[in-house]
Formats: sequence, C-alpha cells, structure tokens
Amino acid sequence: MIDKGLIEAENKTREAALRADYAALGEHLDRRGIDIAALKDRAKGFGVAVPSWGTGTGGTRFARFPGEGEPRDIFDKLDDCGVIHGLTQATPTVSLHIPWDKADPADLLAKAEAVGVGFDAMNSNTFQDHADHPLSYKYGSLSHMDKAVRAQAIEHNLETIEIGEKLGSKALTVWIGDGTNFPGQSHMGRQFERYLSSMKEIYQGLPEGWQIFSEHKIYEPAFYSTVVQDWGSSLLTAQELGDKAKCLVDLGHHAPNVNIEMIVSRLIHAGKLGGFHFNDSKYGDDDLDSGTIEPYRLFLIWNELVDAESADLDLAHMIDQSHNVTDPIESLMISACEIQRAYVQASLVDRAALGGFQDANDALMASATLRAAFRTDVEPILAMARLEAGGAIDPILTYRASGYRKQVAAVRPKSTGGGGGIV
Ligand code: LRH
Ligand code: MN
Ligand code: MN
Repeated sequence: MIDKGLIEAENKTREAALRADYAALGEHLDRRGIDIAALKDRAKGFGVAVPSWGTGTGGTRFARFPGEGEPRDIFDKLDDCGVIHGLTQATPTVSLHIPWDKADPADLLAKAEAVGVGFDAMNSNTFQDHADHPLSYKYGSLSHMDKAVRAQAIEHNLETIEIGEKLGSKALTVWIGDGTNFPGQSHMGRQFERYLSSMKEIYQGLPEGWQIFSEHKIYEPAFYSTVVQDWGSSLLTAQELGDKAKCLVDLGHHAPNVNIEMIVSRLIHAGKLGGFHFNDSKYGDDDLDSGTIEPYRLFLIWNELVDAESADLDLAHMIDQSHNVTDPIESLMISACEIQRAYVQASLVDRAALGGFQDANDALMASATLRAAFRTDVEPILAMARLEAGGAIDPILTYRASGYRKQVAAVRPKSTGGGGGIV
C-alpha cells in the first residue's frame, strides 16, 4: 500500500494550484449554467474495475519483456490493485480470471479487504488448456464437436460462478476463442447452436441476482470465423438465454472504424447492454491504455451512457488491457482516470440544446454541442474528487515518488521473458 502520509505530503505540493484551477473552472462552468460541485460528486461516485491480469506485464505472440517486480500471484496482484485504487479512488473493484486467479476464497476475501477493494464480474477461461482439464480446447470449448469437451467447459464456467459467489461477485463474463481458421473447417450454424446450448446450461446454474455477459470479438485466436464474432451474435445469445443474460462490449474487439457508440445505443435499446471492457486500439485488439488513441470515441460512448441514465442501466465497467512497454500500475491508473474523464465530460453535454439542434436538423450546432463538452478540461474536477476522497491529486507522480515498484521488486523475483502470451 502507498503510505497515506506520502499521499498527503505530495498533495500539499499541488493543492494550492488545484484549488485555483478548480475555482477558475467553477466560474467558467457557472457561466454555462453548470454546477461544478454536482460534477465533482459524479466523479466521486464513479468506479471501474481493474482486471487482475492487467497488473502483470503483457506480451505479444512474438515476445514478452518482463518488468521489474511483477506480481507473482493473485495476492501480489491484489496488492497492486490496492495501490491503484488508493491513488485514484476510481477503481474500487477487481475482476478475476479463473483459473489464473484460483486461490482459497477466504484468503482472497481477506486480502481484498486488507487492500480496500471488492470483486467485480468473474471471467472464465476456456481459450487455453488447463493443467487439471483432461481434454483440450484446441478445437473449441463451449461449441466443440465433442460433447465431453463441451461438458468440461460448462463445468469450468459453473465452477467460476461458484468461486465468484463466495467472493460477492454478481456476474460471469464469458469470452470464448472458439472459431475456425479455414472456410469449411466447421459448420458455422451447427457450431453456434452447440455454443448456445452450452450457454443455456451455464445460464441454468446462475445463482439468484447473478447475470451472465457474453463478450464478442471479431477475430483472434480464430482467423477465419469466430463463434461470437460480433454484437449480432452476442445479442442473439443474450436474447435466447433470457433476462439474466446481457452483452459485454470490449472496445478492442471490433474492426477499425466500427461505430461502437452506435452498437452501445442499439444494445441499450434492446435492454441488453451489460458492461464494458475498456481499452484503446489503433488496429485490432491492441489492449492499449484507455483514451490514449481515440479519446473522442471514448467520450462518444460515455455520451450514449449518460444519455440513457434515466433507464437506470446497471452496467459492469471494467478495464481490459495488456501493457508491454509501461508499468502496468501506471497504465491502469491512466486508464481509470481517462474513463472517468470521459464520463464527466459526457455529463457536461447540454442535452436540451443538443435535442433542439437534432430536431431542427442543425447538424453543425449539434456536433458543436458535443465538442464543447469534449473540449472542456475537467482535470481539476477529477483531481479535486481524488483529493477529497483521500487519493492523489497526481496519481502517477505520487506513485513514482513512493518507490513502490522498487520495493516490490526486492521481494518479487524477476520473471522470465520467454514466448508470447497475453498474460
Ligand atoms: C479476449 C479478452 C477477454 C479475455 C481477456 C483476457 O481478447 O478481451 O475478455 O477474458 O481478453
Ligand atoms: Mn475483454
Ligand atoms: Mn480482448
């Protein structure tokens, strides 16, 4: 954990400037008829889950270059998550991946409590073989030709739910790598039907108050067809399963230029939007830090979410990233703050004016209304929310001043690089 005294000392050096900036922004927003305190409260109420696997250094299929002091296990990962939340006050929960994070639930709960975080949606993993699963997922899992492989994959999902139940989680996210590499390799229709029937069995095992999210992805590891390739297949799945099934949108899982905010709007319309895996990308599932490549797109997605707030959407917001060249803790803090920033900026949109311009077919002023919100620098609001909640005005500089990575590097042995892989 980062010492509270250090956070306070670091904040002291930045507080006067922050208060001046906050007052100036408050005056500016006041002239626009916006109450800065209300925005600050929204920023304080914001939370996004950190993926446990994001705290490790990622890699590509070519190589992995390990960082210093990488977490050895889920308990080290939870320590890192505690640091991220302590500094940003924006990541109160962690999303676990099973079997990567398998451990005694009582120990997990105790550790989470000690570092001040809770647990968000659980993620199952049937996209790689498990040491204790006799059958291979090489040719698929929930959609596999062989009933025995499907049964094994279903069982794994049920076990993941069971672990999650003990941790206070309320949702299971299912992403499968099933698909084909060659036209003709598999019957696409029958493959999807097998997937649906497996998902129905998992759905039957959902405890009271739980939801299941289906996560689509255009390609990779399958390079010709993927069973849950797009939001169409995901929506079909959620609709066929029932009320407790929703769709999860991972921003990196679309072709370049796809209008993700429109997908979000459609899923809201269908009552099937369940949550997000936030990240950013330029080409594919790049898993780059949120808001670092296309911040306007992130804003436009939040614009849809804020617009739909009256519908009382109960969404699971998670980050899903892989960090190859940065300190994962720093990247995850940047992402949490950027996602929070987009949320606050979207809260600034003059919706009455926007609606009027839309009704009058005034395309220019409608788009200018959105950009006016996006252009507003809300950093003083985010920093003030952090300060008041006990976090750091500047999370990155405070983290660097703490020497946390050096400290943990002394007790966490350097891992080997080796081949590729996402974790
Ligand atoms: C697949 C994915 C999915 C997995 C995670 C590790 O690309 O986005 O959410 O669970 O990465
Ligand atoms: Mn994902
Ligand atoms: Mn992904």
